[in-house]
This record gives sequence, C-alpha cells and structure tokens, in this order.
Amino acid sequence: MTELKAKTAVKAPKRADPAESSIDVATREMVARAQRLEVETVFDRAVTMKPCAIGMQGICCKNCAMGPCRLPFPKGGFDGEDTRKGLCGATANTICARNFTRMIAAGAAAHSDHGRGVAETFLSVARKETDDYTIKDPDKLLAIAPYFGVETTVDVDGEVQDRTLDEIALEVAESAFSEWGKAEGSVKYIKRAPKELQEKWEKWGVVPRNIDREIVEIMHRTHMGVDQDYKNLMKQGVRASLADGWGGSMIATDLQDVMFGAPSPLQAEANLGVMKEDHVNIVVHGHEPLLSEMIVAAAQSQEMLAKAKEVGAKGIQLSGICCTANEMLQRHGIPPAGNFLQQELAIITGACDSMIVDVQCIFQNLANVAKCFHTKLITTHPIARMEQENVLHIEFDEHHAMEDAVKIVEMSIENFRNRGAEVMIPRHKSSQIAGFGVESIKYHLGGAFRGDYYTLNDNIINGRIRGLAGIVGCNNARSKHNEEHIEIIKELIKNDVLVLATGCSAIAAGTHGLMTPEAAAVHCGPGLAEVCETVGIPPVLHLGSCVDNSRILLAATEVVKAGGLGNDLADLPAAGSAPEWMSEKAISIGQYFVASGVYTVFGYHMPLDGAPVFRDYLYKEMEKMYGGMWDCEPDPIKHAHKMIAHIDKKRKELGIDKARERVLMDMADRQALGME
Ligand code: XCC
Ligand code: SF4
Repeated sequence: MTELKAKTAVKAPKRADPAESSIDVATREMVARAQRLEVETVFDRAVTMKPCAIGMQGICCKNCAMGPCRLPFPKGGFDGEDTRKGLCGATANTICARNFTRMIAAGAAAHSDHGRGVAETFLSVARKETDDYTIKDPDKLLAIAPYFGVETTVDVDGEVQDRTLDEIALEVAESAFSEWGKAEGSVKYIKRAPKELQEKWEKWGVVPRNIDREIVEIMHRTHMGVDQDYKNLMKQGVRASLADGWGGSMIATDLQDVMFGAPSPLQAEANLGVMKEDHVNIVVHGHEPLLSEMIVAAAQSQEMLAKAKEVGAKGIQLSGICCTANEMLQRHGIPPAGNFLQQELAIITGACDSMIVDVQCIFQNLANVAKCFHTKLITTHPIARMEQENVLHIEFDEHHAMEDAVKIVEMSIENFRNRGAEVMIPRHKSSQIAGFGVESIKYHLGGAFRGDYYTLNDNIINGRIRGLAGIVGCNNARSKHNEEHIEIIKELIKNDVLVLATGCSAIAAGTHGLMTPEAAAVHCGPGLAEVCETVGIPPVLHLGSCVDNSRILLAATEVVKAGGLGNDLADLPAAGSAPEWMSEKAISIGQYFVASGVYTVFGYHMPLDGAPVFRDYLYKEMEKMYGGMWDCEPDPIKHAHKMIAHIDKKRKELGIDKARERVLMDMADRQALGME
C-alpha cells in the first residue's frame, strides 16, 4: 500500500499536448509556456480527469437523499422492456428530462438575472439616481417603447405631440423591470415574434407569464415526486427558455443598446496578441457591460493615461475575454484577447496587470494561475466571489460606477510596477469587422427603397445566399479549442450559407480571420462571395454576446417580415448550431431556438443517451410542435452538412430550390465566359 502510494507520488502528472489543445497557434504557445512554468491549465486537467460516464448519459438523479440513483443505458440495449427505475420509481425519461429542464432553468436564470441587473440600472437612469449611465441611443428607446405599451406621442387638444424622453424612459424602465415578476399577463416581447409562431406557442401552452416564475416552476416541477412526464416537463422547459430568449436576454440586449448605443460595424483585432508588453494590460472577463462600459471610459481618460505614463507604461491596453469582450468589441472596438478556453492563458503571458471579472464562465483556477504571476484578480459582483485569498473583491455598484471603475483602473496601473521579467505575449492576432446588429444588417443588406431586409431576402430567394446559420456558444475543453467552430463555419460559407455568430463562437471566427470582407473571396461559395463583395460585409457577421442571440431571433423575424420566405421562422432556410457548447446557458439558448422553429445542432455530446425515448422527443417530435428540433453531431463536416440539408429542405418547401440552381449555373456560365 505504502509502496503503491510512493509510486503514484513520483509519477509526473499527465500534460496536454499543446499541439492538440487548439487550432490557434497563440493558444498552443501559451499552453506550452504554462507547462514550462509548471502552471496547470484546463487543458492539462482535461487529460487527467475523465468525464463521468453516467452523467454523460444524463440519467443520474440526485434530487433526493434516497439517491443518487443511476440508471445507465446498457451497451447492447434492452432485450425486452426498459424496466430501469430510481428508488421512487422515476424512469430514465423522467430523470433525463428533469436534468435537462434544470439546465434550462440555470441557463435562463443566468441570462435573465443579468438582464434584471441591466433593467435595474436603467431604472436608476430613468429615475435620475445615477449620472454615470445615460441614454445614448434614444432611437432605440423609441423603437422598443411600443412593445412595453408605452406611448411615444401624446394627444394634446387634438394635436399629436412627442412625449419627453424622460417620461418614456421611466415608463419603459418600470414596465421592463416588472417583466421579471408581474402578477398577470405574459412576457411582452413574445408579441415581437411572427404571428404564426405566437399561435403555436399558445396552442402548446408555453407562452411565458413572467421571467422568474418560469424558472422557479422548473425547480418546483423537478423536485422529488412532482412532474413525472417528460413531455410535461419539457413543456415547462420550453416556456422558461422562451422567457429567456424572448424575455430576459432580449430585454438585456435592448436596454444595453439604449444605455450604451446599438452597435454598428467597426474594425478591431482579436487574439492574445492584442496585449502589449509596454502597456498596462487590463483584461475584463465575464458578461455584463454595466461594469466594462465604465472601465472603458475610465481607461480612456487622459488622467489615467498620464498615470500609466508615470509608472513607465506607454499606455493602457484594454482587452476582453468571453462575452464582456464581445460587449466592448461591439460598441467600442476593444479587442477580445480570447474566448472561454483562453482565460488562463491571458494571465500566463505575464503581462496581465489585472483581470477584472463579473459573472459567468469564470474559472476558479484563474486565482491559482494569478498566484504564479503579478496579476491582480479582481471580482466585482456580489454574487460571484472566489475563496482563494489572493483574489481582491471590489464591489461594483451602479450608483458610484465610475468611482469604482477608476479605482480598479488605478490599481491595475499601479500593479504594472510589479511586472516580472517573464513576459511572453504571442504575436498572433487577426483583424476583423465586428459590430453587427438587427439595425446594421438592415442598413447593409436592406433595399434602397423598400428598406427592411429586402435585399437579403432577394439574395436568399435568388439563391446567391443559400440560407442563414446562427453559430453560437462556448468552447469545451473536451474538444480541440476552436476547431469545430472554424471547420463548421468554413464549410457553411463555402456552401453559400451566411453565418451570424455570437459568444465565444464569434470570438473564434474573428480570431481565425473569418470576419473580414476579404475572407469572402477566400472561403465562400460564389454566390455568397458575390453578395459579400457587393455590399462589403464579411461572410460571418458578429452579432454580439450570448444574450445578443436575441438579435438573431429578431433578425430572422425581420427576414420573415420582409416577405417571400414564408410566414414563420420555421419556414426559413436557416439553422442553428453550438459546436463546442459547455454551458447550461447554451441549453437554454438551444431550446428557445428550437421552440422558435429553428433546427439546432449541438456539437460534442448531449446528456441524453441514457434516455433514448426522451432524446427522440427532442430530436424528432418537437419538430411537429414548433417546426424546430434538436440534433447532435460531433463531426464538424457532417454537422455543417446536416444544417445545409435542412436549409435545402426548406428551400424546396418554399419552392426556391430551382432559383439557386439557375443562379449557380449563371455564375458558372459567366465564369466560363471569363466575366468573373
Ligand atoms: Fe461562456 Fe458568454 Fe459559452 Fe462563451 S459562449 S463560454 S456561455 S462566454 Ni456564451
Ligand atoms: Fe432516486 Fe427518485 Fe430520489 Fe431521484 S428522486 S434520487 S430517482 S429516489
């Protein structure tokens, strides 16, 4: 026994192979550097720790203390009846569906609690309790007011007059804030969906009442001994996911736009190479632009620049990780230093003077990595603290937001003095055009006279654009970093599918050079390349952070409204995908895509294999209800082609499959004639 112990003690810990860790050279370099410095990263842990085989199947129940009950699906299947039961009699379907809906609850809660914070801050703005935030985009406020039942004009003695912005803001803020807990009615933004889709939701009884209630009800229904019918459980799962996508997330996006401005296209860079050795490097990581907007303003002030020079730095380089990166990129052109799996690596450069985090997707291991360098790791949100003693907590409050931001920036500047000699920033970075949104797509792809999405629709109908794909979601240490994202996106654009990207997927696309207009000539099929070149857009449009998936829903709704492509999102030649998903938020997103009529394919793996009947319900039956359904395909090329096959099926149903053949033939003919 002691001998055995001694043996394991001397055995060197397994390490990841840097070349296998990522398709990105900067990431590989940093993984190798971490290993040289003996700093452990997620990549190493992924090779030493295997995922639990029972959990992978989605059939472990620990919802009461008579369990955990584990109901693995036997390798060879069942000879006769599936008699698996937990102590209480819960079937594999029930357990799997309970676990799945709880993932939706957690994901919807994360997005929507973020949204609540935004609504709360907007209420402070409207009540004039803070000067740090203002209304930067009054047009957006006027555009959303009607959905909250707020009039933008008033009738004075038979004359229509504009109401003041202050009045409108206050009413919108109060109405928006009440979406989380109102006693009656239903989530208001549901009315923004195409009519046919709303009717489906009514028919299946999944129109969300208020945002919080749907999440709470999942927790109730999945408590031991409550809902024991996977279909009924999923009904609630759908309802909560809609409260996220068409509720909490959509309100978050809109009110962020009102306060910080709706994004418009801009040029920026991406990847770890954006950090600068001779600058103070502040890396902001997490999800909420409430904080990062203030950090951006503080870091760009002359006063802070002067302070940075005092400590010997040439300036302040701000960059982001995960969705905070996307928020700062979309509105200010601040570059992302990386996506989810690159968070530890930004510190491993040795040049990260501070990493500021708020909520979601933050590795606790950041604290351990920060210990090996001079980096100050600062938590800022009351609901997200870390136990390690080297982590600083500076609580951020919207009432003195700028003050907090200045304090954080000053501390980062001061920490530049503590830089060690061991700095190594990878040289790799790419340039990209980001900053797209519903409004800017309208501007770029709208018709000159008819406005709206006419030109986009026209190009879909004539077949130059084969269809649309929403590629979203995380990285996952169980798959090679960025590989699935990039291979799937490349395969789609090669086949003339225009890609709308958000979250860490969008950062991957930017990092690998797919978000430049020039990428069209290199990677796209002839139809899509022609459209991109004509209107000057990249073949992959950056639509923002994960709450901004609501922008994809609204862009698709605009396409339906512009006409010629059916009456519902389910009619569109479109598909969704989360190639390297890991977060419960991705499950909520996937579910609201599916329930909105979108065929949605996840990569890696889904925790459903232990309950094939429930899995088939998601993969097949849901289509009959909502027009969209789940699927899973780890192989990136097959994954892309499943999406393309769905797009082609929809083109056929719309009767526009022939048009595409004609266009491509024309193009080939023209090429043959030397006209291209
Ligand atoms: Fe997190 Fe939003 Fe996933 Fe990236 S994509 S790993 S959730 S940061 Ni949202
Ligand atoms: Fe087991 Fe039922 Fe308790 Fe779940 S709820 S742990 S299946 S007894």
